[in-house]
Amino acid sequence: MGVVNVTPDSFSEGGRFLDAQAAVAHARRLLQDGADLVDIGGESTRPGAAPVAEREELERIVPVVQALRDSPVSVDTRRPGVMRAALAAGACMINDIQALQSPGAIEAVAETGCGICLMHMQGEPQTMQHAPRYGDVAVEVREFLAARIAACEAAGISRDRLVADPGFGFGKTVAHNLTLLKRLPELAALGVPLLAGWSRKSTIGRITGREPGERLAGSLAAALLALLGGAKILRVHDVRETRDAVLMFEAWRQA
Ligand code: 7PJ
Repeated sequence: MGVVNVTPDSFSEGGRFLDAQAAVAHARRLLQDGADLVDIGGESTRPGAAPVAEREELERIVPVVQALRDSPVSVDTRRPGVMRAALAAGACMINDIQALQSPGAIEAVAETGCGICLMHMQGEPQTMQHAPRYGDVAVEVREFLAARIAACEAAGISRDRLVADPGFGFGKTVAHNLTLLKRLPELAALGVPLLAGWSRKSTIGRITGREPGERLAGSLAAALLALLGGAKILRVHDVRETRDAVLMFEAWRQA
């Protein structure tokens, strides 16, 4: 899964149109590089990020999803209104960092056949990194995801539409992220494919001392460890390089 952020470029004169054009071009490049899916996001959910108004999120995302209609597109959103608009515009998957907990979110996706990524997050993006606390992080994340899977099934969403994600970096310390990576096989017991997002994240920065643009090697190492732990989908910025790492992993596994 290749990451495509549709965020305003403060240096461009063309405004929204050029932002959308740049996002579409980037998505096409990632698909060419070997992504099976591109994840379009219009709201930054990085630690400390402020929320974006729904209308703004819609205006960023919808034109990009429409332009990519013929490609496998997932949309990263927490809002039922954006979910409906994205699916109507041609998206085949909703990636929700709140695991469909917003009022109306389950209903917005239940009636369609789209895929859904349920992610674990402790707290809210603005404050989640202030003081993350768990008893046993792997058990708590697994129990949360199991409950969200059950809520989806109760709403008529079949299990084969679901993907689960521990949400690396979302309300988690470096130690929490590493424990979850090490104990990823315990989440395989959920019985749905696992998605892992480690690409360029701050935990890699904390371990390697590198800035985001210099975290490729750390990201590839984390990607391989996630595959070893049973992850089936990797959410990454560097598709071309990750593809080669995945091919090496698959070749090793089949030897
Ligand atoms: C993730 C995500 C992730 C899922 C982001 C970033 C932060 N969605 N959206 N999993 N991360 N499902 O890319 O650094 O790990 S935004």
